[in-house]
Amino acid sequence: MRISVQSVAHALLNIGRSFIRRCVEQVLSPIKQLFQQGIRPWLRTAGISVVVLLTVVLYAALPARASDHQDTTFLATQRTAADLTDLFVFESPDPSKVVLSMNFDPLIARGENRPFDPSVLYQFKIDNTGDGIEDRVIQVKVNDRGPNQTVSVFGPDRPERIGTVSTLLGARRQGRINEVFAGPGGSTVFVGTRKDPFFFDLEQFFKILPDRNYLMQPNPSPPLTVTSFRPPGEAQDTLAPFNVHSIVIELPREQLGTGKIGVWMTTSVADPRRRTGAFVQIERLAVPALNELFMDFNAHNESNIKTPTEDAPNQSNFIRSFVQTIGRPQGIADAVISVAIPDVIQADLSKQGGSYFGTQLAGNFGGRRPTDDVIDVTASVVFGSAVTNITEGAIPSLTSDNVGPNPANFLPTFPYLGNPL
Ligand SMILES: [Ca+2]
Ligand SMILES: [Ca+2]
Ligand SMILES: [Ca+2]
Repeated sequence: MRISVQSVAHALLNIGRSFIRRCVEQVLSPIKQLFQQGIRPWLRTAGISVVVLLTVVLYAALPARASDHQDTTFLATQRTAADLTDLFVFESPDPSKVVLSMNFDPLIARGENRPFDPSVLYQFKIDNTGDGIEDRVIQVKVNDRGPNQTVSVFGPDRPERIGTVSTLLGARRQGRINEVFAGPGGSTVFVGTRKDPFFFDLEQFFKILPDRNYLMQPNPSPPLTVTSFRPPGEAQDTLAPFNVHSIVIELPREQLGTGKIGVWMTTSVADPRRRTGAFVQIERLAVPALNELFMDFNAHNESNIKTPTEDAPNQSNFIRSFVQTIGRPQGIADAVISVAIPDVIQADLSKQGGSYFGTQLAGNFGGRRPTDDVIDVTASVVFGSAVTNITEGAIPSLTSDNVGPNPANFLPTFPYLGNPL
């Protein structure tokens, strides 16, 4: 089947509905509680008006859900500090070292001094054997509240427990938030606020997504008037005004293993049902745009509490379904699944010179660098002919958002991510 803008629009419409449904859920939740608590009938009309008003305000106040920013209602409203946004794995200018960067707690406004949350355990998980099970972990946890917060770094070391329940490793090194310090294993560590390194014309993406009137009148199937990204010069980086919280760790390659590795990141919180000091996973992320593009929004919660070993049957189905819906050959899905499932960032510690998906496609270090235009790479595979050389059903107007790396996002030296706004 050749085509088409309409089928692409239909698929994107469904994605957009999920997003908007989430927005509405965010607003409705407290209102529902009011009703459940017995709001008096004469207040109901006013309550509904509040719903409408809040929905409008909320939509306007939600500037970004990109890559993995605000990927579930729970993370966006109750655990923003555990909301992971982007994982980077890249080569240091020192060829003997590698850099890991975890970003979370998005949409920090210019000048906002947002504290770190000591209740969240942040983990880099490293698989050395290709089975999607972590062999080494690096754990990061903030120790206290208030000004002059300190942070502890544990590992890299073999985890005491694998999977979605974690316990803290024994050895640690401590430093201060927003200051560079020496971590364990010969590492250099920074935990603090950075310019959000992600870049994307999300504003235009939302125009490709369903008409925002859907918020006010559910499911009217509004006609889509925009089915392409904006041209160069008009496209805008929607994340340009925002900072994010970052963990950046530079360490000797051998600390992560030898040869190929798979890296993912998780956030966990203490489980009140367990009195053993165990933490339970509440988010997981590695490959950017994978969940957001292909997966139904309502499936994000479930995926966040799974392990990479469960990705093949779960995420692959979403990829195949999406590709079918936009009318493109399943060879596109095969290509995406072959490089992105399980959902880990692959790197080859024995190689120099990296490119995005380069471990799988080019035999180089691979990883993901902060400057990699992951939106364009993904879009050019899904909507174009990159990697597969499949031209059937291609939509050239969707193969790039025409936003490139923002120079403000990057530094040439540690911690490599740009200074906060
Ligand atoms: Ca997230
Ligand atoms: Ca393993
Ligand atoms: Ca781009």
